[in-house]
Amino acid sequence: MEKMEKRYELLRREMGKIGVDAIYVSSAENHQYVTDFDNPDGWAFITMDKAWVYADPRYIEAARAEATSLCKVCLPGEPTIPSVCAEESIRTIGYEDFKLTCAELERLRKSFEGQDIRFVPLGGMLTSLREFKTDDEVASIVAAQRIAEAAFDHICKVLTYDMTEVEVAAELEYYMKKHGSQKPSFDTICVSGTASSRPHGVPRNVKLEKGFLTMDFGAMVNGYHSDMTRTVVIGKADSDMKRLYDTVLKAQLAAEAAVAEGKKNFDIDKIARDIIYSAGYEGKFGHGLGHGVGLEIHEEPRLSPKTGDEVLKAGQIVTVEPGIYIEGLYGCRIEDMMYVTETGADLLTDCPKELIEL
Ligand SMILES: [Mn+2]
Repeated sequence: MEKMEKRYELLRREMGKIGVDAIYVSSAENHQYVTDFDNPDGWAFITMDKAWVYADPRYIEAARAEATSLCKVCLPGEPTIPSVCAEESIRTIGYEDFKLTCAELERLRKSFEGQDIRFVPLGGMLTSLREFKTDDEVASIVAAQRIAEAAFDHICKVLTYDMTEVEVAAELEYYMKKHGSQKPSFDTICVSGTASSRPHGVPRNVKLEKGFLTMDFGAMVNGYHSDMTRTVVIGKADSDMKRLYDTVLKAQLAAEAAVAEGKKNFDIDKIARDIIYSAGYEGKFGHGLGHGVGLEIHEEPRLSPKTGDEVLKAGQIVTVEPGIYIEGLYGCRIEDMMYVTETGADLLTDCPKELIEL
């Protein structure tokens, strides 16, 4: 069965479960998921047996070429959604309550003046479907990851002490784009020395400080993101830095070895957290261990202390990214992506993790 036919079958099964006749989808990532077309400024309307993708004149030609043939491509208002609903006897419409602004929902409601339509929040319906990656989705993510790894290899060769954090980030991004990435999968994190204690620090216009240099970055292929972090040392690592790095790596390897279908997300996080805390870094690992990656850089599922009884399921992709951050001193993080299978997990990242001194 074609990829999109299978996707629509699953989508309509979920629509039936929550009792909506149609869904209105306008967030970029869900729009791409349900139309196969990346339109930052359009929307899709999908009923139990029909689908429309609305693109304005800036995007309509691309929509005709790229959107799934399961959708009818049309200009806004041709036909209007209320007229579609009247024709198709649509009474309930699901909307993206996590994404749609209050103003957009209000505008949508008002367009139905006189029609009896009920609006139902979709909650996590689309994000839950998106957790499970098909082979072609995994292939796109891996292709993006291969580009990012090549960029890491490249930066280790060309990095010099007189570069600024911004320059290092720019070099990574330029290399990735030159080698097939649509764009950086998020704003590249590149923090050195004392700034490496900021998990999501913004690159500064200052020359690289001696000490840890953390680079967290990714490429994008077919709309799919990759995510990796490596921490290297500018100059030489002292024994405290080596101990900290080894602790992060040990926590990362132990958590990675435990990832498998049926394991509790909470427990995977705890494996890494316990190693870090018991090594004397209690409270220095402030974020969750990992997250899903796909059409969004951060998506479901999460590996964190807040995930309750949630368990990992085959087909999910998760990052494993423990870190230790000591304010005013330095920090370190190591991040890979894994694909969960029935028997364990495949490591999607192919990049060395021993401490590199540059
Ligand atoms: Mn990440």
